[in-house]
Amino acid sequence: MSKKFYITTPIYYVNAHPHIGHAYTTIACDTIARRQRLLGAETFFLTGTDEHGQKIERAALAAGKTPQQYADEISAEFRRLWKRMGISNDDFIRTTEDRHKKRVQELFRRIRDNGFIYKGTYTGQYCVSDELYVDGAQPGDPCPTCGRITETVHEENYFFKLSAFQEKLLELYANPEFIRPESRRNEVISFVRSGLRDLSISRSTFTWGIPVPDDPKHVIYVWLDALANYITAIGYGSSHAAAQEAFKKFWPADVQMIGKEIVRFHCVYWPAFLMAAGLPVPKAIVAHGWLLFEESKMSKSRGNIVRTETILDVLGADALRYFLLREVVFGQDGSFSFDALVQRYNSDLANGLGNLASRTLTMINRYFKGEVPYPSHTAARKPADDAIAEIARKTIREFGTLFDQFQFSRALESAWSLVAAVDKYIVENEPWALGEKQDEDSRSRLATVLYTAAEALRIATALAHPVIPEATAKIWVQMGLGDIKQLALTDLAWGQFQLGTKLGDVQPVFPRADKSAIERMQKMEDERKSSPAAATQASATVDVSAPPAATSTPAVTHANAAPANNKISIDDFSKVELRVGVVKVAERVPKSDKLLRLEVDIGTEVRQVLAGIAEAYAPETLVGRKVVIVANLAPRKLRGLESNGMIVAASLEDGKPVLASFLEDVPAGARLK
Ligand code: ME8
Repeated sequence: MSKKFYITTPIYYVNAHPHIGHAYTTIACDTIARRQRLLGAETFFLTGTDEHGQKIERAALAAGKTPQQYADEISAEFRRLWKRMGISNDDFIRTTEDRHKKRVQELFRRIRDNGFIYKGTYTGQYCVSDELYVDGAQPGDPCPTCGRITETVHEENYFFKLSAFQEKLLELYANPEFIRPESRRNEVISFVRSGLRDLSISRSTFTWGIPVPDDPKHVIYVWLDALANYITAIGYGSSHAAAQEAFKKFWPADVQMIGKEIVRFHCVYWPAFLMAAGLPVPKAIVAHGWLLFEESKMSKSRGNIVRTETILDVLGADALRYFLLREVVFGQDGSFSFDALVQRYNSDLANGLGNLASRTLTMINRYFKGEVPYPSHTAARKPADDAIAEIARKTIREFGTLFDQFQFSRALESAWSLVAAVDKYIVENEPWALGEKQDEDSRSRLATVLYTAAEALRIATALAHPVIPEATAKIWVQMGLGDIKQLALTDLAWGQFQLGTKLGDVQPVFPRADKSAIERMQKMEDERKSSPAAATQASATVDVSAPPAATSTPAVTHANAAPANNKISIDDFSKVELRVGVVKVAERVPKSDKLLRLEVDIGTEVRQVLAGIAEAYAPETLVGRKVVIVANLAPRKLRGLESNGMIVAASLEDGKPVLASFLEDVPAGARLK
């Protein structure tokens, strides 16, 4: 019977378009899944989208859509992107699917029937952005995870007896394989040791969720709903025999990969829910670090995301996959930059593997009519040939061990040290010079050198395949080896390249990227950030530290790009996203007479905005006040602080700003049209 392997990514919220942070986890899982398939395991790789909860409901409202329409659109974006990238997921679960909803209700029933759910009242602070109950926080306190202001919730809820699982969880963590890396495990252990409070697992003040069985006034807490995807997708709670079989076969998961910010949900709540339902817990939760861009976590709310599509358009999926796994030390945060991406691409892919493939295969074409030559075992053999064979054998062992411990960057380093060794070997043995000679010894030596190079290329290509599947599949065909998916990685060993194998057409797989690639990618991202409005783009250049008149003038009046008659079309206007916001925090910016730093809740998130209104408004008068903000303005930095939007005000003749406001009550996030 073949081994099974089940791996999952988090399911991504549909309030943000996919960016390379999401791609990072998905690529890491895809790579592991591909390697497992080559190792012969029956593999199931799951990803999907998380579509319920208050955050999504508010985001949809702010976009003027129903939550379902909104979720449909963004979920489709994720699916399209994964398809374009060739992600090999076996299923894609959406939490708004019927199969999921029914099975989550089944899980709820089971936990309730087992006596771990009771009804109570929750009064406390809640972070909508993280969908997190913040124990011990006071009204106005920020969320410990994201720093946004928490909201006070007072509701009758269903509670989960999390406190009953403290000891069992600590016993679970005694297994060092369960939470990786070690640093995360230690954090979780100390969190659980400090005591667990029961957890509210339903909400009753909004409706965008799965109804609690037998009490539909409540919807199930979005994290219970979301975490359950890992079992509902493979058939938990289904009445169909085939689904039940699949669940039995694949659960518990072998690897559940997540970003470090959602460790508590996965390492504390998730195993506790499973234990309460009498189900096995996953074998390993593996948390990676964050991708940083311009020194902070890449995320929608910070406005510093890089789209995957930009990189796909210019360098292709393999370049991104290789870069992320080679450059970022798995488990730690890693910086992304276009410069580093192109540098890595050129050094390791274009000049490294790509160049080794084209020079080796071209020479076999030229000197041996495209057939893999016989290496000499006698006179024409030198110690350098055996040294390469030895490095290759060591690489096969090392790569597997490091990769299976999630040390992707070291595994790739090991594979590329083989590439570098063969490059050096080729330079030192000068096959092109041997190729000019016709004597027997030179021919025999040439055959040995090219066989050695080709065999090393075959091994490096096989090992790298899960990481750079597209290019390696092409090199495999060029080597005359057919479909790389048929490769049995467990049997990979030196000396298997069949003599006389006829090569396919040799084509370069990684064309060198020049400096313009960086510029092109940067330009594409800049255009995206400042789109869709030429108008907003113009206003983004307004210096908010300048006199208030300029600061607080609505963006549209800066539309330099307007036609000569100074009129703009309704389409132009609609490009400016004006929204109602509530000021949560207001304070002076040190050493500035004019600037205030505001935290403004715009319904879907709390934004930091710098406004040049300090001469007209005392900060304490602004807290709780509704303002109008230009929400789709490109972020910019002032006095070291990032401003994400602009507050709209009338500008009086003396330059004094007067904030735009409303006579009627309007909710945060409402759009001005
Ligand atoms: O948390 N660097 O969804 P989410 C690295 N729906 N990884 C990043 C990243 C970055 N800058 N940004 C995002 C949720 N990620 C919940 C999960 S699971 C039952 C529910 C990746 O859309 C990383 O895997 O906020 C992170 O954990 C995940 O996206 C968060 O995605």
